[in-house]
Amino acid sequence: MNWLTKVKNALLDRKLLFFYTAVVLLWLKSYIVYQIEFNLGIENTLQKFLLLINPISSALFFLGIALFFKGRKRYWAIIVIDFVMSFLLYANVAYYRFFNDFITLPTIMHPNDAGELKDSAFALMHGADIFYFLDTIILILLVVFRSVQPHQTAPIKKRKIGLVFASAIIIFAANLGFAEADRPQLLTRSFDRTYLVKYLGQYNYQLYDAVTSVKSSTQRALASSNDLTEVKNFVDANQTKPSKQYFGAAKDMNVVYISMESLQNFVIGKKIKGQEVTPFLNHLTHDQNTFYFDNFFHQVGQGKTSDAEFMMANSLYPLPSGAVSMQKAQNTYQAQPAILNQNGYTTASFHGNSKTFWNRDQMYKSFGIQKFFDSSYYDMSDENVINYGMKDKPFFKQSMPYLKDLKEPFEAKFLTLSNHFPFELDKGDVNFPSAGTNDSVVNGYFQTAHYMDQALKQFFGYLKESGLYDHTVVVMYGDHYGISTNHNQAMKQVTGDPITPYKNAQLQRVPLFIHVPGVKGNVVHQYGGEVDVRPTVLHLLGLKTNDYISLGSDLLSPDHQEIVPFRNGNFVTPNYTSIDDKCYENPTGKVVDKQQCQPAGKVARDELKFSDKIVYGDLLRFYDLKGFTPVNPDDYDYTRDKKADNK
Ligand code: GP9
Ligand code: MN
Repeated sequence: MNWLTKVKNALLDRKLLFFYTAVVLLWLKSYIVYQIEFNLGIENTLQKFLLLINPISSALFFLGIALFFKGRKRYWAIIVIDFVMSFLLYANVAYYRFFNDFITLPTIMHPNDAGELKDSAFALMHGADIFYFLDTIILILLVVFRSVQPHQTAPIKKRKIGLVFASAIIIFAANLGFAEADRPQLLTRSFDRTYLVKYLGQYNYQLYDAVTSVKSSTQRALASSNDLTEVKNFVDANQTKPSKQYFGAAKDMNVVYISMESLQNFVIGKKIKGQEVTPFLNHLTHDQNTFYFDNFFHQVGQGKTSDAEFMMANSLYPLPSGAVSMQKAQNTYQAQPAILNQNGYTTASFHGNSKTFWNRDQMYKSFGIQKFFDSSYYDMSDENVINYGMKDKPFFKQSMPYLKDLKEPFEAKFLTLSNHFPFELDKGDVNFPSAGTNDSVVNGYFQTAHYMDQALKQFFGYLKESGLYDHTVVVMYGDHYGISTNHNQAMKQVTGDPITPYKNAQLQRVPLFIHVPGVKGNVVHQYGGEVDVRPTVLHLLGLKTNDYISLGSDLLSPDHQEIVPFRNGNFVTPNYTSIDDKCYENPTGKVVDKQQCQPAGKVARDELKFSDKIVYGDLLRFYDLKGFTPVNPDDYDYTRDKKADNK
């Protein structure tokens, strides 16, 4: 007997027939539920295929546990496991109908959410839902009426059980392999719960969620208030006094943040075939009321846009791996929206994508963001949407009525999307020449950046028309790089220089603009990063920051500290750039003695270390900040009230 026949015989054991029936029924049911209940955004044939196969591994694995039972008990164990799995699937169905999201452990452990779930989800259950338990019913009937034959209750050989588990693991590995091919870094970055369900299936998602939640709560449990004292000492010793000139220069004004998707600073002032890529932003660099920072760097990790949002709100660093918004949304924060809210501001975020992306619907609650205008507020018809969501032009246009309705003063954040990898535009939206390299990503980048620039110009127009412009601070920042090192060849053509590691570090500059009505602006050459924006803006608004735990320092202060750590531990200062422990001199890029980088290196390491302590240990829960009421996430609800909108 060759090995294939052995495997075949082992797997085709008649004693396993009932088990296979359960596996197939659960598999089919999961697939039907995916089709009927969830909106998973299937985009290509591979995703269709993965959706079809993704329930198999978990069905084999979990139902397989029953095979360890002997006699008739085995059959009942299969039924019980099948019921538990069906129940879990159905709980997600009920939850999804209301929240358009999947259950996470922290949300069901959370008493308020659990209560809300009970009330709202029960209302959304239908009698026909019994169908979702049909397989369990069939299995029970099979056992009760076709009474299990004695020979079928004999023990199953360990080897055969082993083969069942091995098949489950092999199928899962293949599933994950294909999923990673379609969406690299799916598990490390996790992106969105919808993605995990779409690629790996509901059960594997649930397992992943359980593992990450347990990991996160262990880190939290191990931390104590003593850890906070150490952090506080470090922060207090590194305070930056606000500048006398600008402190309070924008008192009581509205603040609008615009996350300029993937915009790197090399685009500013750049021409392609004689045409400016970003004429509007170029004009702002010398606008009389605008500060333009030309040595400003992104500091994001794997959470990209959401990491940048995290820094803007908290002046803390994101995490060294994974997205902080996925892993630490349940932490206690003293974020800028909450601070401003307690100073009389209304706070909102606008984003033409699903609210679950980057777990924003959870994270924003911890930040104290009151209103979240997600994709459900926009006309998401085909002509308005590309790639991740709303195109920037209709996005700003459709946002205006909501913005105008906000009670002033407000802090509103807009997350643009059009300049997102792979930088595609509908034909009708292209009005910029191709850069002519043989890399479509780089060619597209300038075109989408140009489109975004036009959208920003329009938005400024809307602000003027609405009368908001003269009392609204506008903070615009490139959230992170757009062109990765995979495109070095084309970038060499575009920039004229080979992209060395030194050059690549310099390319991590992103533009920052702060438009302050009535204040004389200029081009600021101070070195800084995203972590520095919060103290800068709070000081402009006339709010002291010395009691807050911030790791950034005011970019407009004469005491501003010019050490910019990147999330991977590299860092830049006006004189040096440190990459992988090598010290380069600016601007020559010559490697110099490591000693030169050491003093700044110590500061950079400490900042990241203390930030990680705060975030992993959830240390702000121990910080009793005078004059600040802790945020209660239960006070926020981003479920769009359909009735209210149709009034
Ligand atoms: C999606 C948007 C893009 O909601 O934030 O995310 P990114 O991939 O840039 O982090
Ligand atoms: Mn982004």
